[in-house]
Amino acid sequence: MLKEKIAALNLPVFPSTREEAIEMLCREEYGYLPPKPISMTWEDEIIVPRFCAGKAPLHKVTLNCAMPNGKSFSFPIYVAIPADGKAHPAFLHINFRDSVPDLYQPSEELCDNGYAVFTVCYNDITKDDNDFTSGLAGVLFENGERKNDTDCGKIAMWAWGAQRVMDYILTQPGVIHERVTVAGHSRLGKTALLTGATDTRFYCAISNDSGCSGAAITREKQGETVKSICEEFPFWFCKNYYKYKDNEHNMPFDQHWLIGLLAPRYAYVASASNDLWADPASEHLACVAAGELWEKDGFITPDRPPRIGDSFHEGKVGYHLRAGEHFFSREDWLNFMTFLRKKG
Ligand code: GTR
Repeated sequence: MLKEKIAALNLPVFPSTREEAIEMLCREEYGYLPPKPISMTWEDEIIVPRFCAGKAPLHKVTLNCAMPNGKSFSFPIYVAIPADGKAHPAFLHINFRDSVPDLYQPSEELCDNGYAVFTVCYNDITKDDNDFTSGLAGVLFENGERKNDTDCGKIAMWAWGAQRVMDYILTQPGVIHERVTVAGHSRLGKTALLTGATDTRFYCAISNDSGCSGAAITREKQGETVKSICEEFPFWFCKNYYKYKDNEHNMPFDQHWLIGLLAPRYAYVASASNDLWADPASEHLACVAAGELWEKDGFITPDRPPRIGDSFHEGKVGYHLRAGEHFFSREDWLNFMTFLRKKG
């Protein structure tokens, strides 16, 4: 049943190399990621010594990036590493807010389960609006003007910021460097997938309710479409993407490529039953299509659309459909930890 559904969509075949897939997604959808900094320094300040009962003091670390164009760009991140002298797997959460803990981030529970938790607030990288004059955008674009149709949108800039957090994580002895998972919700779930897809240093990338232009197959998608997302949030993408408004069937790619770029590493897609705008069935189908890109055991699912309460944790791609609204809930995080624990 799922195979027939996928076949009927006529999805573009994944290219023979990762590089071609990344090139296509960047050129046609998100824009090219900004260049890496030439060098990076940081300042580290403990802001809540007794965070998590003192088991994981909370640090604010300011990352200072020297950019190839001679300008510099700084942004803060928040860091809680269990202080038991051991090295820990880590979550890098790209969040909507800089509060730690947060509505969307159960820091203490994550730390108590042995995870180091790194948080970056997307607005600290560049604001979630059509203004390209401030933050990282202001450093990249003269007069805030995106001249080329392939110039990056805000999602690509947020992904760039998360990759700089990874640069920092790799200097931290309290973290197992091969076990860093990037996670985000909704627009930041799209961002988390792009971050992990274009940077093989990440162990796993998690999309929570990311839907259109994130984890959901675009062809025949219900709820949000390329047209609606480009009209409401044109600044998330490069200008080339606009040509696929009402023209999804001519896209030379689809979103299973983004998930497939995580192969042979791990990917996770989470859906919520009432989130019809994101379209759980299309998110699940994307996992089915992407699963083929792993040599074996990519995505293991029963041959039917997902049902509320399903969680599929056996393959390299994890998936769950929880009851409720578009939200990044504790239940989602618990599922992610269950999945990751199974992988060792
Ligand atoms: C919606 C948008 C979605 C999703 C969401 C969010 O308004 O249409 O693509 O990303 O915002 O980020 O909360």
